[in-house]
Amino acid sequence: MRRIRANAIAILTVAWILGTFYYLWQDSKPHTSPAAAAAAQTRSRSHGQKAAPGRLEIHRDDRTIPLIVHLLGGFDEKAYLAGKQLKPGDDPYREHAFNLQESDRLGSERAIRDTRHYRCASLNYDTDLPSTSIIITFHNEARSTLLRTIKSVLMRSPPSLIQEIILIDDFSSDPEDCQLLSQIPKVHCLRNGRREGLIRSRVRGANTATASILTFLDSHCEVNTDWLQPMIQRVKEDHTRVVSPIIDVISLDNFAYLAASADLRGGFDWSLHFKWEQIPIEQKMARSDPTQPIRTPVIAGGIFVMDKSWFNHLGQYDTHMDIWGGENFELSFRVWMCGGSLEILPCSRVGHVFRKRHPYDFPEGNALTYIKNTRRAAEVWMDEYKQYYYSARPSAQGKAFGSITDRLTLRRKLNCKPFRWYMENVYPELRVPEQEAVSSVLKQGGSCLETRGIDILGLAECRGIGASRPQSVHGDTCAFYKTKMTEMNRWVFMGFFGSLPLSLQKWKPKGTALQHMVSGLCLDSNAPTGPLVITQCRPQMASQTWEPQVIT
Ligand code: LR7
Ligand code: MN
Repeated sequence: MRRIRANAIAILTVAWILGTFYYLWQDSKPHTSPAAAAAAQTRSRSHGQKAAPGRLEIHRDDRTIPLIVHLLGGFDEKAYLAGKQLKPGDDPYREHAFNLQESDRLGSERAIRDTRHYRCASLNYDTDLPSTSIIITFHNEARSTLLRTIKSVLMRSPPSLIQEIILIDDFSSDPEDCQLLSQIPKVHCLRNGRREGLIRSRVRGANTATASILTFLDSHCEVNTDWLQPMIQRVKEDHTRVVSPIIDVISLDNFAYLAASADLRGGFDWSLHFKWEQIPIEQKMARSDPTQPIRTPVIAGGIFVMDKSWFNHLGQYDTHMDIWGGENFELSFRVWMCGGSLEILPCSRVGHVFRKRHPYDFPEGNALTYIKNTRRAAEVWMDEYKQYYYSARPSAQGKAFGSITDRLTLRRKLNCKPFRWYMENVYPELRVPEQEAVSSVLKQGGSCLETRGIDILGLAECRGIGASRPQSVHGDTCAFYKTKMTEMNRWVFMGFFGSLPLSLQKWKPKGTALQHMVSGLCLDSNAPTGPLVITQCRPQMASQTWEPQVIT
């Protein structure tokens, strides 16, 4: 009997403790019911602004958690999410290349850590910032991530800054994914009648936008505290600025929200592969204020704010680019070279689910599409530097990329600077492969060796390092990279064919001739106007006599 009574007391004690905890927890949780929200209404707001209707906030710790009243209008969130569920036993990564089970379990809104530098919280922004149209394109996005993107925007932006949210459903399998969301106030849904890819979809969205400022987002983001004001402020001050936030990482496995480094900017290599890189050390040393913008040579591409007239003036996007990829380089080169600038704003943070593979198909194939898009960017914007792109990506040669006449006309019309200017002023850290290699050019009589077209070698009038960029051939460190058999002779090609065996690239002097190590044959100009070949060595012959000419 005594034992039963002792047990009962223990159970009651535990229940009381749990009850107390539950009560306290309820009190600190963001309230979602209108009644609870109303109770919180009297509390103060950040920046001393008047509470806008439909949005209330409570303060907890140093964070501001918005409460949403009637935010979703007639939209039935539960039914929407329940409409598509992972079936038991299904691989949660299969359809979206992230853990769908975790995303679904998270719910449509959650508090995330304010990852900004603490000094950002005390910055002030104009009270009369212009509003923006948010443009989100998607193809078969998971309902939970898409809804979280939209809700985070509605929760964490001053309502007056959100003119509308334009969704472009890029021909997803289920039209309802988009349609149902347009029941949320401010959300509009456009559906493509066929798969267009993100580039044409964004242009379609931008063309229907009614605000003077465009904000692009991927369909699996979560925006963080005060993400929008810093970006709109910068664009309002100078409409030629194109700005992005620091892009935080949402784990594709457990959906944890992780702060990204604030010392990174966008860069690329010659194959036009985007990468994050450290801010150059001199710039880093000069940064006394961590809230200041970071100049960036390129943007990642998915999350940025741009003045709408400036977007239109600069030619929107190259709409002959398909599906995914390359448009961020094209836009970045264009913005810098045609009078604008790109920056990353450390006081704006947006989370993004980074994936390891594309969860969707590319009708023309992933590689061909990327080549087509990046070739277009290189051909229109990179001038003589495009040779490094072809050297780094030899498979791009000869692949179709359509007509670029319109884009070249645009470049002329906008009177844009040459790529050389971009290299010297915006991205001097990008090493030019030849600058190290070129120390001399091979001369024969009054002619010099140079590349023709992309990689064929020929002889032409000597003119130093100019548009045709003569190449070096220097003892056994020469830059001959590839030989190709023809019926009778071997043509000599040049380029940076990194994947070919180094042995093919080695040459050695043989008297005044130059001998290819592997074949034992010598470089010959026996057809003066045609491409150079390698034939049997006859060093005494004029067509095999070479002398180096040093380039200064
Ligand atoms: O056919 C398609 N139609 C689409 O609407 C293919 C994709 N999309 C949508 C898709 O649903 C998503 O919302 O386009 C958006 C981007 O596609 P993702 O998320 O599959 O690609 P990503 O995150 O790897 O893409 C980065 O690079 C792209 C190059 O074309 C775009 O510029 C993306 O916007 C860009 N994303 C970001 O910059 C977010 C930060 C990631 C980085 C680096
Ligand atoms: Mn993405």
